[in-house]
Amino acid sequence: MTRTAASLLREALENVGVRYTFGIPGVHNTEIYDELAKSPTIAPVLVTHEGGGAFMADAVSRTGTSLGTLVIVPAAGVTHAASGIAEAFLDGIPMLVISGGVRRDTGRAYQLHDVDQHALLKPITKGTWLVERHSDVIPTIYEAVRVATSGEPGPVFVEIPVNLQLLTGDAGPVHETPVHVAQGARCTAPAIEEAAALLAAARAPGIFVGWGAVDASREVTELAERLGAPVATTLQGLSAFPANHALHAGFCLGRAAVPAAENAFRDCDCLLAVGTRFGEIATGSYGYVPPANLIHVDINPAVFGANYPARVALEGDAATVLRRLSASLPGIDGADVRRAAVAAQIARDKAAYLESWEAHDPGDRVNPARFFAALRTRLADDAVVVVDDGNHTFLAAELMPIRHPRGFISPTDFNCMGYCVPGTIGAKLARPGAQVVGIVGDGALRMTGLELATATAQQLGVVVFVFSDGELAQISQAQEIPYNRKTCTVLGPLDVAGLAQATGAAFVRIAGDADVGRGMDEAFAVAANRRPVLVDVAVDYSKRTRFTEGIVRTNLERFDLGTKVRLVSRALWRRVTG
Ligand SMILES: Cc1ncc(C[n+]2csc(CCOP(=O)(O)OP(=O)(O)O)c2C)c(N)n1
Ligand SMILES: [Mg+2]
Repeated sequence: MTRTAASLLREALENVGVRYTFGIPGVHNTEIYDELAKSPTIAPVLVTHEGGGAFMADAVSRTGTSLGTLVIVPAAGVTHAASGIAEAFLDGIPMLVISGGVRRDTGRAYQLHDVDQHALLKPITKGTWLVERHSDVIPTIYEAVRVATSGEPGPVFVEIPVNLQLLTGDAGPVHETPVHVAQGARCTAPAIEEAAALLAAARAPGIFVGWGAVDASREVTELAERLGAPVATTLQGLSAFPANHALHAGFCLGRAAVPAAENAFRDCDCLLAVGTRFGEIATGSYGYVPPANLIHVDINPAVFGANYPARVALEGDAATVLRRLSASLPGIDGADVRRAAVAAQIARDKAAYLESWEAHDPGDRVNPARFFAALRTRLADDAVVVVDDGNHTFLAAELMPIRHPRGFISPTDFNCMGYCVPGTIGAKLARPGAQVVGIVGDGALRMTGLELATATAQQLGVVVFVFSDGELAQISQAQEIPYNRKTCTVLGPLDVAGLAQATGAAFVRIAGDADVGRGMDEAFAVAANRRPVLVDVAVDYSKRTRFTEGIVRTNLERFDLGTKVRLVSRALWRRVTG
């Protein structure tokens, strides 16, 4: 049978369960868009910028509902999308990127959008494919999806030249639709036994979970309870353990962690780390060093020993490995007593930390702790909170209790500003029945805020809270002490209400603590009618997060004496000279 590559592509995308594609049509992909328009199961979404589209696709994947997919023009679309593709790559998120390609049948040089896309994308994808024959379209998509979703997930790229889309060709044999195979464990029984013995013998065991554990929440909970062990999370894995569980200690480890986590793990003599790479943010700039008895569970063996040596490395899917570990774990004497003591200390530390925030005077602005407390009471447990990158990210990580797996989405290791607004859109498309809120800095809003027009066009009732402090705070705070000046981190004015009006979003202002409840209620009421809402929050940033304080100290200490003297002298000199 002869068919166009565009129709073959549609069939493949439908068969692998793609629900949304994001992108912008151009001369190299209009055949694909015309096919997608006919699809009963796929909705092609027009975005304002492919970078936003890539963040949307990433967020769709992070909800775990379907595979986030881009359909973009070659080269210019690809470079625009690269930020979101790279975010997915470093955060281990599956994504399917499809672009058209220049004609390969005319022999012409200097065609539109003609650059080597594969070279461009090689370092930020798990694989790239150029389709050269019609009969290769379907098997290539199936293979690309298999690569994207197996092992540590990540983005993949497929280029389909426009001539194959336009012209018909031999479709080749019928291919079986791939079924998703559950990923097992590669670790051996003796390794599991060794890990179980270490945990059973530990005086103060602890569990640290990252995004890789996000679908193993039940297994982590069972182990934590049996061990009487506290559970801390990475930033990306904030939702991997419910914050309302008595053993939930909170975000991060070491001095960059919230006090409950820092204290609960202070004497930890055996750490079970699940689905984390011990990356820079997860460790507070490597300020945390795990104990020698480190049991490291991950699906990607490359992470073992990359930063810290593991006594036992267990390769495999988190839930599968943890179930085996649990089966090998003996009953532990004194676990009940330990559980009660750990939980009591966590509860005291959490209350004290919250009190320190509540006691903080925000002037006439909004106290972040008050904001997050009010937000928590208005969100169902399965709501999705999408953040951007900045000071607000760490405020959310420290002050917003997340109760549901995949209920917190953050651009973490690529750490790309501009994620939040499009991420919120992707999450809401994927989870239309859930409350989806974004929290974005006033700097990051400028990068992708126009995607609110996409939310309006799609009738998405998302609420995006802008933490307006007038600065690129996460960086300006780091400039304050060493430089005593803020170079290029103080923002010029932006009319947030004007942005809302321009994009069709409703607008609410929360100018001080007194407005918080009323402002949120108003925003959620409008969002219930399928209209996006932009909420300008006059947040007070004068109290530092534990994370910022912790990483600043860690980085200062790491300098050699000569560098320390030079930096301190410069800071003092500037303080004196102004
Ligand atoms: C694309 C990109 N550019 C620059 C940075 C560096 N950076 C990290 S946080 C930050 C400040 C963000 O400012 P804003 O969005 O206002 O959030 P705030 O820190 O004020 O909450 C900057 C500039 C980045 N992470 N990503
Ligand atoms: Mg800001």
